[in-house]
Amino acid sequence: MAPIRFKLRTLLAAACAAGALAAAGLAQAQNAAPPAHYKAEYRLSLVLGTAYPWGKGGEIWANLVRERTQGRINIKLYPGVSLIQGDQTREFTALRQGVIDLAVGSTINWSPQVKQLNLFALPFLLPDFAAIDALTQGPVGKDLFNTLEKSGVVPLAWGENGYREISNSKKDIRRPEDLKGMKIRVVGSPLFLDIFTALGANPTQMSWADAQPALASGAVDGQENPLAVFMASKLQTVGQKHLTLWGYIADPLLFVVNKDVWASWTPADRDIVRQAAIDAGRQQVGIARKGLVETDKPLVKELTGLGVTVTQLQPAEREAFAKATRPVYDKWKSTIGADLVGRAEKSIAERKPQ
Ligand code: X2X
Repeated sequence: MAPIRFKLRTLLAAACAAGALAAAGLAQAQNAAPPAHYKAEYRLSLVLGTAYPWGKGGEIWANLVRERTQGRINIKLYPGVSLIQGDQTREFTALRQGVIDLAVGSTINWSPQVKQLNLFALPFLLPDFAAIDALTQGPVGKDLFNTLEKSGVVPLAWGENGYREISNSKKDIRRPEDLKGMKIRVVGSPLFLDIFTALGANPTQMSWADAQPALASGAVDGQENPLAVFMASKLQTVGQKHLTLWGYIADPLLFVVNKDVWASWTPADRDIVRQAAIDAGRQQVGIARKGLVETDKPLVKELTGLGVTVTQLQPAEREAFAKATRPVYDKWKSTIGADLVGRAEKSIAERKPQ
């Protein structure tokens, strides 16, 4: 009898082991399979696609989320703000309303709805990259996240479009007078109209989709965008031969999620999405600054090689532009909130050099 009992016990043990294995397998399957209410696809809005640092940030985020959730959260990119027919200043509203699930969006495009985001477009507030980081990675960044949360979206991380440099088809710009009468395409809030009007230019608001044909046809003379955008859009081929590095404003990006979508995810998945946004944001900022932080600025050299005349302003020349736009700064300081701007100025004054 003994051998049989032994066999029985072995069989029982084997059955238990198989059961445990099956249970583990089931748990794993459950882990991988999304809860029934998850969407098959989440829609991520972007102005610029993966040929640009901006779109690369979205791609990195989507890939990290897909990997780390084993496909439970599947994010698809919609560049060209195609979910809102290319009208980038409507992106924030669409995000709140759920037309868009996630976005990597620019502070400029959301500033018509969230006035505090105009902060980064205060002319000549930000002298260098360390100043941008002092804001986004410090108490001001936290404040802005609170504001965004109150406005109905879930902010997760910062990225960067970049310092916006001015280009045109007419002449080199060294002094505010050089901008006189020039038709400059701008986007965003009325702050941009105020800045260019103060400089004697003729600003006109239009989306990025409309800007490129307008430059090509000569309907406008110039535009302002980060060098990586100039490069990837080949703006030299639409007559933009004069480029001035004046760094008058910078344009951070925000990685955000629609509130209801966020609430629909499990806490573990929310942690994954948040950490993936932080990791993607960090990588994306590195990509956005590539070619500009090295001492010989290879990106500038490359543009010169393409036949673009690049004018680097000396500090005194830059100061002339800052002086001419100071009344705009002061006016918008109170619109944005004197407290917030004061805290930003303090963070910048105390920044650590990089
Ligand atoms: O429209 C622009 O200039 C762009 C692409 O930089 C933004 O979306 C802010």
